[in-house]
Amino acid sequence: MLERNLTLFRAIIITVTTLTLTITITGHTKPASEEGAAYEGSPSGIDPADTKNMITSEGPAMTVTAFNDSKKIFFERCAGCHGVLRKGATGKPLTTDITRARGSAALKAFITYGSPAGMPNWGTSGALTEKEIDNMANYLQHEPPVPPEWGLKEMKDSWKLIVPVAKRPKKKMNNYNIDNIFSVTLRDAGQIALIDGDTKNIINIIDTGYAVHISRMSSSGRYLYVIGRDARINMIDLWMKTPDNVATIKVGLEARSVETSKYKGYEDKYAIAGTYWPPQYTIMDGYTLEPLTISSTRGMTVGTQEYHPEPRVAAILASHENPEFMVNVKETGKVLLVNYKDIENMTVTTIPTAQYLHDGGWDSTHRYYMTAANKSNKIAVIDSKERKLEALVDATEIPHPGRGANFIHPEYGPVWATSALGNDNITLIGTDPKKHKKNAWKPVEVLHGQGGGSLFIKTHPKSKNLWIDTPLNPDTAASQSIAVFDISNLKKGYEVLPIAEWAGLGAGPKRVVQPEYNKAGDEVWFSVWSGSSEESALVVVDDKTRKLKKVIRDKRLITPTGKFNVHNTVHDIY
Ligand code: DHE
Repeated sequence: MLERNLTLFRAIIITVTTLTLTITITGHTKPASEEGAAYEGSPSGIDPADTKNMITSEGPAMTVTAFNDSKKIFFERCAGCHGVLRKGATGKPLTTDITRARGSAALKAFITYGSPAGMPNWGTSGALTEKEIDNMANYLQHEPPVPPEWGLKEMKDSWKLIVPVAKRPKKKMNNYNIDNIFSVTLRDAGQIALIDGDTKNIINIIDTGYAVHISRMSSSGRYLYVIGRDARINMIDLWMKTPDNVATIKVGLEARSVETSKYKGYEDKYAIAGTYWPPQYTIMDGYTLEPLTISSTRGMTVGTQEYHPEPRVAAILASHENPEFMVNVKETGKVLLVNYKDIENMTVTTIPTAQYLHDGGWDSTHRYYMTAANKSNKIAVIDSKERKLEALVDATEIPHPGRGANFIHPEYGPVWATSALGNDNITLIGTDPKKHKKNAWKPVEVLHGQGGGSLFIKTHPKSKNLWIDTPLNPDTAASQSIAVFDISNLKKGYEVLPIAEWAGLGAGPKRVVQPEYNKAGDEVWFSVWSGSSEESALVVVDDKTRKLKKVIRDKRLITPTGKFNVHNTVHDIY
């Protein structure tokens, strides 16, 4: 079983990290194209040209050209797993004490053939040439090039207040039902599409950062914040006649998360963004994005308590119990509760959990933060009221919940669910320590879905359906469809809906990704994610009948991935 899971996970990693190779999985030859989804190994937002070269006399001789070529490949293909400073994350550490001890021959073999732990076979797949592998083996024996820091000066230089607060509308200037607008990530276009959830018409396409990642809403539902992989934040005012940017800032070189203050009395007041590089988080004025305070996450790891120079900030959620942000620090395995009551004298509660913290969401009461420590196969449960670790719950393999899904299990009471990258498990964890004490913080049931390669799971308080995507599954039958369980009869197993087929598109990977509900909870939206030169679409399904309701096709919808409904995002409904 373990071997099967490893094989599957390796297949996923290879599929998503390699641009033009052909791989063989359990006897079927599958082409992994340039348009294949990129996951951990997708190109870093950092421009390698901005980094300082560290060619040292202790490493093997190499020319500056060869060094620069390898550096470019490293940032495009290796940094996502091994870390910018090569201290290791999903991939093994590659610091010079290790690489020099291994030597050129061993490194070359490793890069050429890959490893059972998930390292792609860059050589035998044809993704890298022998020369490139030779150079990479040498490059790794020199000190890692360090990207520049990004402090208050750089942030202020990049900050643009496009429409000052005084010049913004005093009331809503459009007739949109703002609560039901969807912000749709157009990943490779570096844009978002604002779509009217009632009419399904595109309201506006707005330029944002490079390979834009997620959107979050201000507590009032007026402002939308979008973050790109390049750490650019765009702030959009939904009250404008045609909603558009009112402020933008670059908070670092590489990022994934943005959030806003939601605690009573602080609604809309602050925004926060976490960065992968530099490893830090920044609190900004919620109305203007003016940077106010920057904090580093460099420090000691959980468990072995070793110094890590590059602990990336993953998910951030706004607490409803205290004026705090829950900040996931990936490599150190710590959740920081950053209190914004007095940001001049800021207090931070540090909760060690497990490595490597990635994504997560609230339980249905919004008191417990459920977050995936994916390398440890655990879900950490943080009590945001008492500010403590409540439990570490087992969830194999490589849990990846997005924000997860909350529902009432017919037998076990309230549960929160996660799917996984490495196997078909859908782990249901009891979340009610009051009325269902014996089930709380236990994996009460494990359902089995279509397979591994799942990223997101979703339901809605008004729905009886539990939707699980599998966009990174190497089998197109799974990656192009969705599995749906009936919550009132989970034993019945899942139904498969052919979402990509319903979209009626031409060629392309057409990965079906991230279910998202409308405000009423009676429709669920899916992205059919193809390559940037191919047509993609959004598919809207009637939640009650599970029948196709609408296909949204438009040539401007390039590589749609995440979708964020205003009402559900403001109120953390999932
Ligand atoms: Fe994501 C959420 C990081 C790859 C689509 N992604 C997140 C979050 C993090 C993260 C930390 C949580 C943010 C939060 O809640 O504050 N994602 C990363 C990566 O580091 C990774 C693995 C590789 C990379 O280089 O980016 C990665 N992510 C992807 C993809 O390949 C996806 C499928 C397509 C894309 O746009 O790049 C993707 N990530 C998403 C989406 C969410 C997300 C849609 C929000 C889901 C939600 O419902 O909240």
